[in-house]
Amino acid sequence: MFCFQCQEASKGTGCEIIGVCGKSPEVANLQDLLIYTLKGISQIVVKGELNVPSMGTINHEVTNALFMTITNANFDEEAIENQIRKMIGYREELKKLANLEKYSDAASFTVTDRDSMLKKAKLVGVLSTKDEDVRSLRELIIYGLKGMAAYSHHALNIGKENQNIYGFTYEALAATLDNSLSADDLVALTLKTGELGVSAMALLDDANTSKFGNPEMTEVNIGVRNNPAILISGHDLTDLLQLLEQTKGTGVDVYTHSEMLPAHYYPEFKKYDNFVGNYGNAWWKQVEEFESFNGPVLFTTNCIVPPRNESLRNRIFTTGASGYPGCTHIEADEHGVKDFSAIIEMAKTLDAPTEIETGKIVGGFAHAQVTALADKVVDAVKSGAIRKFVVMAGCDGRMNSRNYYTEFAEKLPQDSVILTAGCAKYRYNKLPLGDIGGIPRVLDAGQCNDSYSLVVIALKLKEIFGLDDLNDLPIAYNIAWYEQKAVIVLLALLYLGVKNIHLGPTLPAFLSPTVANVLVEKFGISPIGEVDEDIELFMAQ
Ligand code: SF4
Ligand code: SF3
Repeated sequence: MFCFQCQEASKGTGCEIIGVCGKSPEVANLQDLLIYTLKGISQIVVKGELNVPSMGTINHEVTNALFMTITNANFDEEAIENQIRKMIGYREELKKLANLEKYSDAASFTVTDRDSMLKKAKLVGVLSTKDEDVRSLRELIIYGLKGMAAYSHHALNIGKENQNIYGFTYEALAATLDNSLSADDLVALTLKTGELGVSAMALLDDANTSKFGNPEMTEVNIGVRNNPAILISGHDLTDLLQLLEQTKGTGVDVYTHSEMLPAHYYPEFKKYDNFVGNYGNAWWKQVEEFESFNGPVLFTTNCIVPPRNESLRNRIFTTGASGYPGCTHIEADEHGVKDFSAIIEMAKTLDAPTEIETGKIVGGFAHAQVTALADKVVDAVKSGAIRKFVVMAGCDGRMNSRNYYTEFAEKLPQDSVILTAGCAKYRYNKLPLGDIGGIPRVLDAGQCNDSYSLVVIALKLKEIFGLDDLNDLPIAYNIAWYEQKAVIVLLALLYLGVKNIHLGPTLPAFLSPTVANVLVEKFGISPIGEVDEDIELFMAQ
């Protein structure tokens, strides 16, 4: 195996024996083959000039397949193997429509069993692109597409889709097999990926807000009640809605974990009086927190930490693109309905959660809520009460070096406000950072995809202050990344022209020195440094 798609890639270069995330070499290799299959499909679609909007199910399955390969989403060999078979089946159907004279290996290889898949996979992984700069750009694009697929998948679950996103996905995946493209062509494609990333986040924002209402300032309870309960994690709000509907009146409470926390900010979910609060922290603390939670856990997406202990595994359920061998996977029926009764019945037999903390956290500062507060915010900027906004969106992770973000938040001058989204927030969202004239100093917009809200807010401020360039706003960017959704968020920001982003805790292993240089020179991207110096730098910008 060779995988370097996330921030925790072994030795900062890549996982070769087993994933630091716990991914087995078999799963890693099968995921490589799945991506290769998607590239073959994409070539057929592009060269055959197929009509993408008419390919409904195939578009959805390609999106799902990309999502399955995101870090910490799916560790189940069988699930990946089945997806490869399914995609090869679709590939053959598409060939009949495309009717091309010649097909590449990606569009024509065959496999019989898992062994032959694993053998084939070894020939088509990341390292099969020999030139390190081309490899770097190809992977950067693919990781962006994975993030985009995740967001499109959530939107699709709410019934919203954007054909341009599917069309671009095929175009970009096919391009990663095209040896005639220059590095410049691939850089252009990388920015285009960012552009479609903005579309995907806008699509999901529209889906979420039209279905669940606009997030609003909300206090979320972090303590517990004395009822049996289910913990729901991941990013899919449709799954949460179904779970709340099915637990209504059963005496079983529902709590969020990690990236599901922002669900509490939406008016629609406030209607459920068994929707109690948020339990615990970011994804990587889950093993310990699931232990004390006592009840069953439902994963709707990443991030799963391999549950090594069998009794914990028995309490974990997965759905959608997520999966783990030995955990029960709940499939939707043909109408998208999921039957969560097994989880609810299990919850009834288990103890109520053990309290690990008490109090409240505040969030819900997506674009509509901040726009509603715009007068206050603008006055605070004009009077000098707010000197700087620092966007600290992104992911959290295990590494000790991420203490940087806690320290950074603590040491930021009192006249600065943190804008956040994604699970990165857990590094500072429980600190007593206070407020500025009633505006909390940590404004949480929501999940990582709600980084889109931060962009909308920045564009709004640009308009109010009559500026020509986003970079003239008193906003600095200190982004923490871990998995591929943060890659699409980053590419989206670059596409929008945001400059001088600090990226940490380390730069991606998949950036070759030359590609990293392009990002430095073109966009002023830089790694994080020491907290005090970075703060000084940001405040002076
Ligand atoms: Fe390693 Fe990250 Fe890939 Fe897992 S996802 S195998 S930790 S690089
Ligand atoms: Fe976190 Fe996995 Fe990325 Fe959606 S839950 S931000 S890491």
